[in-house]
Amino acid sequence: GPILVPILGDQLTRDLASLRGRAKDDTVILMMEVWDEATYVKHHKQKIVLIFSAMRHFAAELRQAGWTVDYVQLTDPDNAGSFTGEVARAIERHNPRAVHIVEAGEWRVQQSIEEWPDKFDCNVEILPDDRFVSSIAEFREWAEDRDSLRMEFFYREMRRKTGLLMDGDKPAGGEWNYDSENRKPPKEGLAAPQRPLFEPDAITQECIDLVEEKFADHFGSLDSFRWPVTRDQAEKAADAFFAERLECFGPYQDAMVHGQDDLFHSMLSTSINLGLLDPLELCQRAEQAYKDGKAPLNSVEGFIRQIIGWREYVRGFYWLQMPHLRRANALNAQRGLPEFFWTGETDMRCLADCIRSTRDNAHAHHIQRLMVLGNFCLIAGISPREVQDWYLVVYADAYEWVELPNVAAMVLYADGGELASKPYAASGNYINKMSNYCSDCAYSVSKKTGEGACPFNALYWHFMDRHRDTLEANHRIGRIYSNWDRMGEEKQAAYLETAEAFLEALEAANKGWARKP
Ligand code: FAD
Ligand code: DLZ
Ligand code: SF4
Repeated sequence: GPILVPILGDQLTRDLASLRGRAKDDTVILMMEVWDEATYVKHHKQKIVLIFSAMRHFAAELRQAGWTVDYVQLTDPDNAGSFTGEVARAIERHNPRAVHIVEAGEWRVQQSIEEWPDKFDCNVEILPDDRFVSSIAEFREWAEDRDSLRMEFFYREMRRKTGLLMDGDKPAGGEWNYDSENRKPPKEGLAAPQRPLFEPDAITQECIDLVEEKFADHFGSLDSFRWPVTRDQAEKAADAFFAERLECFGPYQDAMVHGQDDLFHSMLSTSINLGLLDPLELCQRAEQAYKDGKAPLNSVEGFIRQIIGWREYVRGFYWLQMPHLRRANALNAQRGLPEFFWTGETDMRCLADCIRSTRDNAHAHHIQRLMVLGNFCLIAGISPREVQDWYLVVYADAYEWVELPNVAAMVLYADGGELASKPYAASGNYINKMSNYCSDCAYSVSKKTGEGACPFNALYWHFMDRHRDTLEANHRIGRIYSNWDRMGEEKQAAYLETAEAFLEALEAANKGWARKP
């Protein structure tokens, strides 16, 4: 028989390791829409539409290019509901001499793939996913040599390895990292050019109808589904980013403006993670823009760092830390996720705007995920498992390998500081500085305690106070406690009481409400 090549939903790459060099007449490609994957968490409706539509478009492209594709739809009457079940059925249909599959992005899926050699009668070959700059083995080797893992040092290795923004063995411009130039607050009226929007075609419309029927109770709106679902569309999105937004990407990377959901971000994560765009190629295009004088170094370096730095780093970290990362809870946070994370109904204007964007677009940009939504969960002490599930559900670009390190380690400090050197806790002051949220908020950001005070202010000190034992020894934090001690007992008590009152109200509002997904 032929070689059977299963391609998973986030492996939509023409040059995938399992296809490279294969003869078309000796290969059957298998693609599977399965119930298990669609429901292991109750994904945002747009996320399911995106993945199914991109899979269907990819299958059509492969067929056009002369490949044989066996495509199993979710509603096929015999659908077994799982990858393993569907591969078993495909083996019966095609009687292959071997199965070739690229390793899965997620631990959960990889576990089941690793059982295939014992389960199936034919040879099973599991190939490394080489769509990353660093292999999992390479990251492990890098990590083994040091006591503390820091993204910055890994990133420098990746710069050397790829040669991106290098002048010989020196970083272009003399510095490795230009983050200090990338913290501009939004000026009045800051607005970015509209990114290209892709109206649903017939295939996407079928997926929308399917999701409205089968996943009606999942979170999110489908009205504004405009994601790229093909490589062509993803490239148009990338072209527009490089032409119109890369220049300002750096300076406004951390800025937030009410109602402006994209600003100067690339909005390319969904396409990169699906495999429609090659991350290294994007970095090379950014570097070219710098060489051509079309974008400043701080913007280009910032963009490249997000991809060959953070994206690669969290993936290596994930495989190093699984499976225990999913259960990590170093700060012992136990509170339930507030219901307003699903409804958006809160008077905190920053949170309401980020949740609205999340519901409408299955997207929020980085600083919203980190410093508004994430920061709130951190300082309010929300249980990591609940926060992790929320992030995995709501973002169209969310796969556990990239979501979990960001949420558990970067945001919640649940790993006890393996990834981040300190918790990213902040008071309302930070949000006020970097956004225009506070001016029209029901709360007052300048009010520290009592009625009407911005909840972030009191929660921040409540967090610092309750974790003093753990955090004080950290030299990047220790200083903060001298400020706290200097405040005096009365002021401290006012902060703690304000925070307690807020947390009690939050828990009362959550009572009687069954957890959604
Ligand atoms: P840009 O701002 O244009 O950045 C360019 C690219 O860099 C992104 O497309 C992405 O591929 C990469 N990147 C940037 N930051 C990170 C990061 N911290 N980790 C990994 N890659 C990064 N990204 C995901 O792809 N999936 C997730 O599930 C996800 N969950 C997150 C959860 C939290 C709590 C936080 C703080 C960040 C998370 N991120 C996640 C990272 C980042 O927020 C998104 O990649 C980014 O917002 C996507 O929008 P963009 O393409 O416009 O990014
Ligand atoms: C997220 C997802 C969903 C919703 N559905 C499918 C599916 O039906 N078929 C599929 O191949 N992949 C799906 N995915 C993406 C998988 O979960 C993804 O391939 C894993 O994260 C890989 O480890
Ligand atoms: Fe958010 Fe506080 Fe600003 Fe309101 S005042 S928008 S709650 S940071």
